[in-house]
Amino acid sequence: MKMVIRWFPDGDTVTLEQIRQIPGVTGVATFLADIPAGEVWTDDQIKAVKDRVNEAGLEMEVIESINVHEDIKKGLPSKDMYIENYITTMRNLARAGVKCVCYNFMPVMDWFRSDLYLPLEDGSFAMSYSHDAAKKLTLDKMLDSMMEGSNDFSLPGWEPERFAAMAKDIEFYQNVSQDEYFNNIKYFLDAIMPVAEECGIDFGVHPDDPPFPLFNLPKVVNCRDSIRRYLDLNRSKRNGLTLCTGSLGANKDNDVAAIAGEFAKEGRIPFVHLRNIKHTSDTDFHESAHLSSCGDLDMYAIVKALMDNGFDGYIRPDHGRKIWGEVSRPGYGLYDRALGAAYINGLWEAVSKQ
Ligand SMILES: [Mn+2]
Repeated sequence: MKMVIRWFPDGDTVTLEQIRQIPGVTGVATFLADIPAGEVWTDDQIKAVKDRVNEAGLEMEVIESINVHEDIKKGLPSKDMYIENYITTMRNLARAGVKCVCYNFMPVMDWFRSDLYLPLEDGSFAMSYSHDAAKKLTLDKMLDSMMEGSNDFSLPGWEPERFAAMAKDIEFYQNVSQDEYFNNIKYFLDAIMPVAEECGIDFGVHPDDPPFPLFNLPKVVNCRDSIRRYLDLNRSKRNGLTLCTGSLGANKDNDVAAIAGEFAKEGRIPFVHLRNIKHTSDTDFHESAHLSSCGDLDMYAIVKALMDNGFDGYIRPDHGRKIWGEVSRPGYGLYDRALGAAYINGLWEAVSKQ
């Protein structure tokens, strides 16, 4: 196991020097900002970020994420050009020593929360999700509000321009069936997996976050069966899962420890996002501190399931709460993620010495 911390190369409030001082952390999970989805990441651009990371005494073996261009997800004719660019980026990253890529195939939006700073009892703030609030965001209402030029509809954490483009894409997917969507995924996987094999990069698809259907969009990976379906689309061992415990755990029906064990045993989990969540109803939840006792997930059982089944990939603490007055990107401050890392280290040592 290698522990990494997600780091944003463009204006992260958390520095590489701070990350270096978190015990047990050997590297970062990062990406190249400012390159639009679908464009090639050049050797020079990759080297510039890698040099910064390496100079701080950290490794850049994990990329989170290389975004998949929407035309690939939609299955448009231009997809082949974008896949070709994706493959060039993969080869360039492999030459720079990258071993693992986290990505997602969710249409339009890669995550959704209804509140970024829900106050918790202890005075901290956490991201939360309310299904009722999400359901109120219908496409019609979004389009109406955009035509009127009002700002009634905004999503926390999303820029207005990104939001406007999103509404158009959501409309497109209203006529795409689940099966058609999985055909588009398979087309992509069949193109990139031979290259992943050749250059030794493990791919871990990130689960839908939250794992509930939004805006009538196709669902991708949100439970044991859809993970199985996704991994079966292409049987390469490089076609794996990023086990995001908080994303999967947001659905109470998901037994995250069982999922961890099943897919770790097959060597299909190259990367783990470890975090905890607390349900406030069957669908609603807020993120919590990493400890089992702070949320609804048994973090010990999840770590044990991974270790018992031979997990040997990368792991990172996931979103943290906003604590101690820290100002940062939502979920990506230093303090609570460092506490999460310390906790994961403890779990790991305890399970390994049993
Ligand atoms: Mn995650």
